[in-house]
Order: sequence, then C-alpha cells, then structure tokens
Amino acid sequence: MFNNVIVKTPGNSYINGLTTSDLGKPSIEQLFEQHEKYIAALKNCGVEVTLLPANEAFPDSTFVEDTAVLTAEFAIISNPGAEARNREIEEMEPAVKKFYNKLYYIQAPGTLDGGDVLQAEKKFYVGISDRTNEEGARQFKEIVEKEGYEATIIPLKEFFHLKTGIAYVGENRMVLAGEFVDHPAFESYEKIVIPKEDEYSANCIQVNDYVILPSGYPETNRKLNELGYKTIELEMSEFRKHDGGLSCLSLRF
Ligand code: CIR
Repeated sequence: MFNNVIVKTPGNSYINGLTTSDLGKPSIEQLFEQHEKYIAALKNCGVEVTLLPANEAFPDSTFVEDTAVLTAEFAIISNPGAEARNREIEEMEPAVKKFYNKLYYIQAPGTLDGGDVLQAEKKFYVGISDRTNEEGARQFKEIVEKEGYEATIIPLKEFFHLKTGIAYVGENRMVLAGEFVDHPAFESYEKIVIPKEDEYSANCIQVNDYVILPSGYPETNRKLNELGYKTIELEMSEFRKHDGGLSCLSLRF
C-alpha cells in the first residue's frame, strides 16, 4: 500500500533535457497537461501528493524517480549517473527528510539512478546501465541487505534503465519485455510478457488498486484487465520524447 508520492512540476527548460530518442521536440503545453493528468491519476489511486516546484536549472528534474529509492522503512538518496542531473538530489533530500529519519546515500565513485531499481516485496533488482555503475549497485545491495532485503544485480544489455522494460504489479507478477522475458532472475514470477512493438508499456506502475499504463497499448491493457487489475491509461508522448516513462515521474512510498 502506498500512502504518499513525490512529484515535481516540469519547467520550461524541459526541452533542453537529455534524450536519445528521435521523436522530436516536446510541446511544453502538452507536457504540462500530461503532468497534471498524471498527478490527478495518482490522487485517484488514494495517495497524498507532494508536489515540488519546477527548477529551471535542471531540465530533467521532473523525472524524480532517479534521485532516490524510498521503501517503507528507509530512504536511499541516489547519486545520478548523468553529470547534468547529479545535483537534482540537493532538492530531493530535504523533501525526503520530511518523511524519513533513516537516510542512506550512494556515494562517488558509485553512481545509481532510481530508474535502475525495481522493488518486488522484500527483493530488489538493480540494473547496471550507462547511469548506474557496479560500485553504485554494490553500495545499494549492501545497504538493503543490512535492512533485511535481498538484492540481485543485473547488467543491462539494451534497455536505458532497468525499469524501462519491467514492472512489478504485486501478487508475484512481473510485466516484462525484451531482455528480461527469459532472464533467469525473473523465473519465479508469473509473467505478463510484452512484445517488442508494445515495449514502452512495460514501464507501468501499480499504485494501490490500480495499474497506470501509457495510453495506446490496448493489448497490455487487456492483459492487465483480464488478470483483474483496474487500469488507468495516460498519454505520455511528451515524456517519452525525452526517454521518460510513467515510473520516472514519481517516488511512491
Ligand atoms: C534522462 O536522460 O535522464 C531523462 N531524460 C530521462 C530519465 C528517465 N527516467 C527513468 O527512466 N527513471
């Protein structure tokens, strides 16, 4: 059960953020509208929303997920792997401190983006990516093991972040795509397999009674409904243009 989320309004500087996609320039108007609908959907799931103001100095800072990992008992402030994003943690730390007494930090030379961390009950999966290095993953594992969790480190082959291609939706179920479909680490889960053409919808989020997924993926929606999930579909086009997905826009705890 999640009671809280932290989100952050995008700024006008969003258009200058990092991207590897060739989907074109984001429309700021549509971006703001999509972000507002994202917040409304979260409220609909019964969580209290903490909305941080935009910071024009950090174009990617609406992707709050990369700055921290929040659990029921403790918080880890990450050390984002992209130079241009690293100092986003300076604004996240005080926001997180309002909710947590127990804080840990990923420290240089370790780097870690929260987008590379997936939690499934008492287990964590940590991707090694262009953003998260081995030392960052090692520090993360050490912290969570001390707290009674397990952690499995997964070097990524193709995905940008671990959670670009996988989501845990409770009840021992994973929504997964691409390199994770046959990955031995996820053998013990019931799998909702997403084909290549629908890969973007593998980045969905379960929030209490709902699964929120990007709109435009009727087959993923159908599979989730068939398993009994109530779903909310959200247009994510302007976030996708900058490599962002549903999970990236919030910290849920
Ligand atoms: C970046 O390159 O860092 C942003 N444009 C996108 C971050 C997406 N975050 C995530 O997948 N957790």
